[in-house]
Amino acid sequence: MNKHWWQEVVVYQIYPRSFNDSNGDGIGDLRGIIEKLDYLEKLGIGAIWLSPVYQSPNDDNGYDISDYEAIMDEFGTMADMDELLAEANKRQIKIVMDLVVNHTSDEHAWFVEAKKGKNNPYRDYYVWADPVDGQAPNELRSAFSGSAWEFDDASGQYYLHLFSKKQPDLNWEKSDVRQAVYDMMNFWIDKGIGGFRMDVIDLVGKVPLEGITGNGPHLHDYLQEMNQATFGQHDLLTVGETWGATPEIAKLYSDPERHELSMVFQFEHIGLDQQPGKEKWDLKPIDIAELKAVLVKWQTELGDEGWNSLFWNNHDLPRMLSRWGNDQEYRVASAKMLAILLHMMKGTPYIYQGEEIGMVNTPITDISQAEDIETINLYHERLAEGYTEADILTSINAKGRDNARRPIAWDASENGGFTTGTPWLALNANYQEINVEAALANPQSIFYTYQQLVQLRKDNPIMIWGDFELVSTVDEVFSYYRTYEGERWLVVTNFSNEAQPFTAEDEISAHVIDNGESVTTLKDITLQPWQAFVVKVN
Ligand code: TEU
Ligand code: CA
Repeated sequence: MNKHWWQEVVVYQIYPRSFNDSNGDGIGDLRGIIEKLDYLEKLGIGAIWLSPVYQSPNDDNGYDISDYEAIMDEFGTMADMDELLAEANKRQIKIVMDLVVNHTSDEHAWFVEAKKGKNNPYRDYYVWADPVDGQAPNELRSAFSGSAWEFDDASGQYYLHLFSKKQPDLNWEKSDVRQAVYDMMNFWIDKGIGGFRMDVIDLVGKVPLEGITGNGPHLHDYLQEMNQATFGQHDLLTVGETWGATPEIAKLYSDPERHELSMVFQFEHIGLDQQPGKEKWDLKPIDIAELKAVLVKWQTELGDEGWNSLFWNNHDLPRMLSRWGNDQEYRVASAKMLAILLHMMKGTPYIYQGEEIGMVNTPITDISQAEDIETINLYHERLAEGYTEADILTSINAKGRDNARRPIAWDASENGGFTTGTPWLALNANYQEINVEAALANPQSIFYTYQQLVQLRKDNPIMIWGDFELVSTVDEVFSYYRTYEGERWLVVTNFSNEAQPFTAEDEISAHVIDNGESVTTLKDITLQPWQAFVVKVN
């Protein structure tokens, strides 16, 4: 298996709206990112996954694109984008763009044309279907509540939208659609980008009238065609967002012999704190033994037929420090433990903006404080279904996407220095304690643990290429070896609020990293709550 740059770097995800506002309109923007490239260079990351910055009416905050080759006015200009690419490349930081091609905005020129009538040449760029008994064609539901079919009065047909009504699904069975997507991708590749994160790419093979959404029959034909027509000629990072992936399915996407993608985001671990067969809003406590089993499966079952991405957070997920860590009395220790546990595994690690300074969830007390369409639709749907408002807000505070989208605080000044205006979404009230300036000023901060992990990966091939081997422990202790060319590291973490026992026969030959005290022996020790350390054992 030949080696690629995207196996060796740590990727940092930026949600531009909430990263840094350079012009005082309360909305993060491209020039705001340029202003912070030195900070990201200090962190040591090798690539930025940039959430969508294309022209959009922002029904889903940029994941509803009305022009793939123009920059959203609020984020700046194409000249700003070109400058960001140039300035990032000067710092050996690649820019990975977000490719959102399962659907467009309903304000995209293609859909404006398609809605003009059944005979319009763009009509079957989208998925239309006649009513069945005067109703929607089938029971498919939108991820944002309600039916996945929207009735179009003018033509008497429904169109498909697996997300919001303003995000009509593209018809990937039409080769003109695929070619138009590839042409757009090559426009961005010619600009020197580092790759693509592919939004819900497992859905583009859908067969909606048969109720098939993810992993449809032609999905991999399309991806192999896309590879050949665009990035396959370049060494780019391509990561598919594939909610339904198992290791077997992941191999179909990322086995180098298949010439599809570099890797996928799998979400099996992310679904472990929801009641089986229900929605993410139907909560259940995380079981660390279950989490360990899932992560170990992904570490051991891809083999050489694929490559893992490693993440706890993104712009759709609640802050992991609040979700499965302890954001109260053990905020710093548990944040560092989560970082050490993840970054010592095999795969490409992703840091989501604010994770490196230990940002936590931001509870709301009233739905008026929410911004995200998924949350607002859920609130109204469940209210209508008879759920109590208190229960709905409990679910929203645990799983709502706004938790990840609260603006970054750069210092303790008003609005955390994120903006001189009014932030589009209020910051967490703790920004005077949790901000970048405070993190950089404190040698014991979470930031420096992330910086050290990123540097360790650059200096130690074992972190990238080493074999993974689980250590048998009590449920709440997650420990494993990494072994490479005779070198062997032992990772030990206590994923709990309680002291836990641990023992190993190995002798410590060197200390690599820890989140507090360094151990002097591995024999019959007691791990403090959230304690984490890595030692060389030969
Ligand atoms: O997310 C896909 C997706 O399914 C998520 O919306 C998920 O179902 C939900 O957030 C529960 O966690 C991608 C993007 O990451 C997301 O921001 C977009 O809203 C969505 O696709 C549509 O483009
Ligand atoms: Ca701005």
